[in-house]
Amino acid sequence: MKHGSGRFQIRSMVVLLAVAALLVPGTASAAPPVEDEGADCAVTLPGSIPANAKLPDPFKRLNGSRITTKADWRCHRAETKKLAEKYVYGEKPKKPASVTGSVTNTGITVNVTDNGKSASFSAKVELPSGTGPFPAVVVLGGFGADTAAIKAAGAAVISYDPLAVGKEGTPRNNKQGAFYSVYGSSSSTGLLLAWAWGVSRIIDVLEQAGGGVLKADATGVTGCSRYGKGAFVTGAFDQRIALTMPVESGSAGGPIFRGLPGESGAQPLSSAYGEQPWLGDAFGSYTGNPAGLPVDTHQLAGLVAPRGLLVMENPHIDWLAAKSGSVGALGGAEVYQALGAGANITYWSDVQDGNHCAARTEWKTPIQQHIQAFLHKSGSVSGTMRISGKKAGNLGEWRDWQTPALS
Ligand code: MCU
Repeated sequence: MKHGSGRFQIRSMVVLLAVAALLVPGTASAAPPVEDEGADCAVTLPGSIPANAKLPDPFKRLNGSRITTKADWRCHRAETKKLAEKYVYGEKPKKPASVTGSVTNTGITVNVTDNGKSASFSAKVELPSGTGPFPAVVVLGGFGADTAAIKAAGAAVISYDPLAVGKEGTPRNNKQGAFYSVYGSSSSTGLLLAWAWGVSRIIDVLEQAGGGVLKADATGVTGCSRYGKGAFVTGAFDQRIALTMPVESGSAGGPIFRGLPGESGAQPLSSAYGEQPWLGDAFGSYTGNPAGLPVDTHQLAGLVAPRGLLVMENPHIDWLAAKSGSVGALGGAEVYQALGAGANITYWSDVQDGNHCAARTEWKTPIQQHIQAFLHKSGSVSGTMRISGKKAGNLGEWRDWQTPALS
């Protein structure tokens, strides 16, 4: 075989493998290299959408038809994302006109300019032992993430303070932090999506830095409690994130909105909306009427699909709504299954220690297996649904649709 044609064959093999990896979402392959794969999809939201006491069909388009192929998912996902922005979280602006910054062994700086307004923030980096470049897990907030387990699995920890990007304790009409310095203190986007935007800008900087210290295509995200809500939303809204690991996220996180009014002791929607401006301003019309929401959190998990998702919940504190959380994960798992990626979502609420955001021995192995599979891209996960009997929801009660076999 001539040298030239051999090279050609190798190159076409590489292209074929890359295409195959994109077509087979079940493989723990590289995360898509862009923040939003469906940015070019034409999406027009109707003025109003009929109320539905059950979970919206995650496969049904706005025009009423259902998707039939895996390829249909890309633009259907874009519709779902737009609904989630409009009704629940507020808008996530697209990549700013300018993002610059630096990555060192100890920290990351981020400078953003958009619409003529600028803001900066930074994050701390801790490397694992060994030789880099390393994958990294962005840890939102300073507690409740097993950073020792993350580092022992060979991933760096990027400690990110979400409050620098979206401050708590402000009224909705005077939001503060780097996001609101750029997009305005009266932006209707809630803190969770502002926090998510900050992580996306960190990934922009990782990409630009060229991967000498931290790999840009092997990023995970985690956080506990309010930062579990943030981690979940972050993973849903940036397809460069290969692994999403929300911990004990509670209301406004993984649990289905529709389940909260009926779940004994769960944080009510009005409380999750009112305690901090976590959700977008538009959600205020639905705190007493979740049936009016055209999306629910099983579809947020669907936005993460087929990428790695490890949802960890605590069934011992009623406020954390783990029963509704289990339904969100079971509903999300239907999307994963339809995309041929059923193994890529794991839910785990069967834990002993009842303390909120405790370091839990039960989660150490699944966290490390997920880092291996989705950040180191070797080894596999099995899609475990380890639901505590204390808070086991029933997806069947919440849906009137079945999962299609997508071709
Ligand atoms: C579970 O997350 C929240 C919860 O939604 C709030 O009601 C409570 O005040 O704080 C929790 C939290 O973030 O704890 C650290």
